[in-house]
Formats: sequence, C-alpha cells, structure tokens
Amino acid sequence: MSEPSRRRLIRTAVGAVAGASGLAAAATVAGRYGLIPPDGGGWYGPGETLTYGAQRLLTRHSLAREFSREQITTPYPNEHAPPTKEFTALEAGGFVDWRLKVEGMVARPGSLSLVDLKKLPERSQITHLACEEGWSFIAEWTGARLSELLDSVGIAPEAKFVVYFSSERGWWDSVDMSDALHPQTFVTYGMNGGVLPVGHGGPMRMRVPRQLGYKSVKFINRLVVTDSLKGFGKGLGSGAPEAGYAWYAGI
Ligand SMILES: Nc1nc2c(c(=O)[nH]1)N[C@H]1C(S)=C(S)[C@@H](COP(=O)(O)O)O[C@H]1N2
Ligand SMILES: [Mo]
Repeated sequence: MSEPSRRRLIRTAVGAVAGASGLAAAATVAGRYGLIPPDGGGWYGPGETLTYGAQRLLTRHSLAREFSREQITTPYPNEHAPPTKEFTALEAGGFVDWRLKVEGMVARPGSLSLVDLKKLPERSQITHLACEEGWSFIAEWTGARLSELLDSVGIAPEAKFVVYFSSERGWWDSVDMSDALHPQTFVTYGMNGGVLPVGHGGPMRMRVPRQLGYKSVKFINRLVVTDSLKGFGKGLGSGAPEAGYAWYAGI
C-alpha cells in the first residue's frame, strides 16, 4: 500500500473507533501504529494520544510559519539568570570549555564544542515562541539543524526519540524523530543576528518551533538518542507531564 493511502486507512480506523467506542479504544488502535505518546497513560492519556496521533498523521511534515525581519519583537521579554555556579564559570571563560555531550544510540558519541557545532551548516529561521502562559514573541534563531547534527554522529535506525538536558536543574525534555529530524528543529547558538544571550538560554538552546515554548529548553548540555523514554525521569518523556503539562505540545 502506498504511504498516503496507508495513512488514510489508519486515520479512518482511529477515527471510526473513537466515534464508536470511545477514546480508550481509539488509543488501543493508535498504539498498534506507534502513535502513543509517553504520557499516554492515566486519566488524560486517551486525550493526549488522540491529539498526538492526529497531529502526527495530518501535519507531520508541515512547517511552522516564518516571519520577516521587520516582524521581530523588540525589545524581547524574559531574561533568565545563569543556572549554576559551574555555568557562570564557563560563561566567564567565554564558553570555550563548554561542551554538548551526545550519547545513546549513535555511532560516534562524544562531546562537541561550540567550534565543532559551528562547522555544521549554519541555518536561520524567524519564528514565533509561544509560551503556554499566553505571551509570545518573534525572533530570529541561528544554529544547526538537529537533523544535521544527528547525521554527523550517525543515529541507529531503531532510534525513536532524542532526549535533551539542561544544565538548569529539573529541565529536560524529548522529541520524537518526526520533530528531531524536522528542518526547523535547531540547536541554537544565535539570536537576532548576535550570539544567543544567556538570558535566552545561551550558549545553546533547543528550538522546536512546532511546539509550545517549554519544549525549547535553554542551556542544553546533553543529548541522548534512544528507542525508549522509560528510563528517563518518571518515564513520561519530560519534566512537563510530571507537572501536569503535555509531553506533546504541538501548535
Ligand atoms: N532551562 C530552561 N529552559 C526553558 C525554561 C526554563 O525556565 N528553563 N522556560 C521555558 C518556557 S516555559 C518558555 S515559554 C521559554 C521562554 O523562552 P525565552 O525566555 O527565550 O522567552 O523557554 C523555555 N525553556
Ligand atoms: Mo512557557
């Protein structure tokens, strides 16, 4: 069967079951096709599953809207203090000793400096960062595509998620391969034409413009490529579902 007609069939099947016998049964069908998000258990689980499953079938390859330079928000809100003493020491050294660790299901695990990361093709996008609390702003983000970084270290074909950690305690998140390989998902080191300020997560933050702001974790220092989220935190994919937010925050 061709991919579009297979997807149409799955969509129809999930939709029909949702109508006939409720969300829980739809979730069972979605599970058969690998469409269950890591926080798909518990009371809100079936709802999370339908949102994620439907988005994955309908909008997997769509792009977040991009804006023109004139639309960049100035001044941009939200300054963030350096997260730790160790971080402040790295900042004092101009982040020369800063590293991004890349681990898990990759052929060439290692530690990348900013110089290494800047050898990847430099990309820019002017996109909207939308906070779940209602405010938002537009900025230009510069960095490398996460997909090109992953290509450079060689990911295993069984890989299903990329987990990313911040040097700020408690902040970590993950995306599925659809978002990890999406052309607008960046590891970002520049903002509005300059270096990414510490206030916005410099020297490096994740940018996932197809999801709410909280997925764009600041101060990232470690990536883990994995086929399962079970071993991370409470196994729900990020800190967000532990605090009552959805793992999948697509917009
Ligand atoms: N490490 C870390 N990353 C984070 C946060 C945070 O508090 N710590 N806040 C998140 C939330 S809720 C939003 S909306 C955006 C805000 O990004 P900004 O400060 O650049 O506006 O960063 C996200 N990334
Ligand atoms: Mo937010």
